[in-house]
This record gives sequence, C-alpha cells and structure tokens, in this order.
Amino acid sequence: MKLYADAMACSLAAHLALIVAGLPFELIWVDNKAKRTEDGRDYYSINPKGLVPALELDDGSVLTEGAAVLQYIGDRAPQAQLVPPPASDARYRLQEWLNYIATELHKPVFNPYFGAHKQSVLPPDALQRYVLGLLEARFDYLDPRLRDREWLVDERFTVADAYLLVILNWAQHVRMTMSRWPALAAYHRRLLELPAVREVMRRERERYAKAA
Ligand SMILES: N[C@@H](CCC(=O)N[C@@H](CS)C(=O)NCC(=O)O)C(=O)O
Repeated sequence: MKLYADAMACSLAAHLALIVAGLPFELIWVDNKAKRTEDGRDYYSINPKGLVPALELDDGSVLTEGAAVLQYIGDRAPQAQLVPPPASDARYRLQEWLNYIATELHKPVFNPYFGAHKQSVLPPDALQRYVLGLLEARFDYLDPRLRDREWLVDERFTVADAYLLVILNWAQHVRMTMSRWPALAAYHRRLLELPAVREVMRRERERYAKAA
C-alpha cells in the first residue's frame, strides 16, 4: 500500500493507523499547495480531488476519503483492533464518530483556516475568532463524553481517536486554550503519550519542518 499524505494534515490519522496496524506501506509526501508528490508527479493524476489522504491499494486502485481509508486499514489488520468488527454495534458507533469529526469538526472548522482559499474568506483576526468560536461549541459537546472514558469507542484506541488527534493538534496550532475542557485536554495528552503517536508525530514534524 502507498499512503499519500501531507505533514500534520488529516492524513496523519491514516499514517498513524498504518503504523499501529503493523502493515507494510510506503509513504509518499504530497506538496498540497503545489499539488505535486515528492517524486514529482501531478497529485491530481493520483487523486483528482486534490486532497489527502489517498491510499493506493496493492492492485493499483486508489481509495480516498479519510473515513473510508481509516476503516480499510483497520479491516486489513484485525489483530490491531483499530476498528470494531463489521456490522457490530460498536462499528456503527465508530462510523458515527468518524462522520462527526469529518463533517462537524474537520471541514467546517478548519477548512477556512487551512484550505486553499483561506485568504479570501476572512481577514486573519476574524478567521481566528471564527475557528475558535466553532471549536468552543464542539469541545463543549466532546468534553463530557470523555470524562469517564479513555477512548471514543469500546474502551480501546481506534481510528476515531486517530482522527480526533488531528483535530486536537490543530486546536493547539490555532492556540486554543484548553482549560475549559479538562477531559479533552487529558485525552489529548493520553494520545500523545502512545508510542505509535510519538513516532508518527516525530515523522510528521520532521517532514513539516523540512517542507516549511
Ligand atoms: N473529504 C476529504 C477531505 C480531506 C481534506 O480536507 N484534506 C485536506 C488536508 S487535511 C487537503 O488535502 N486539503 C488540500 C486543499 O484544500 O487543497 C476526506 O475526508 O478525506
């Protein structure tokens, strides 16, 4: 498998899932602004949507959309228990979280901040206020749900946690003060202490610094 990713982007979740799954994979970094891969290809020729992540499967076909990519990886490594078994109640809970993170946190909150057209949306101060304001409401929802549980689904780390890690990293990047959401802040710290998360953060930060 080949994962197409941009450093510290949402593709970090799939990168992490592949590490935890212990599956062999090749990581191909994408310059998301130039839409070129590190080996010089036009990224639109791989994913016509121009978005990461994209996962090139062993038969050469390409799977896109983070939620699908994450579940694909999880299903390829059942021993890692990154996804609950297909059709189980917990699997629908996982999909519920993946969809929530994608459609209520990732895209509406951060697309105007990180997306290709951010400059034309709002001036920087207003943009910062917009992002922090939306995040507040979402974090008010998340924090109580993490008060008496360690992970989002089934009391074990799943790909939903990998995806939420990305959002919490970005919240730190936009300098969100987390004191109002202690359970969420503790959850983020818990994630950052996992050996696989340390490893993925090391690799992604290294690439981020190199690409900057
Ligand atoms: N619907 C896609 C969205 C993926 C996405 O937004 N990726 C961002 C990085 S986090 C991206 O590639 N943005 C490039 C751009 O906006 O041009 C998914 O869920 O995978």
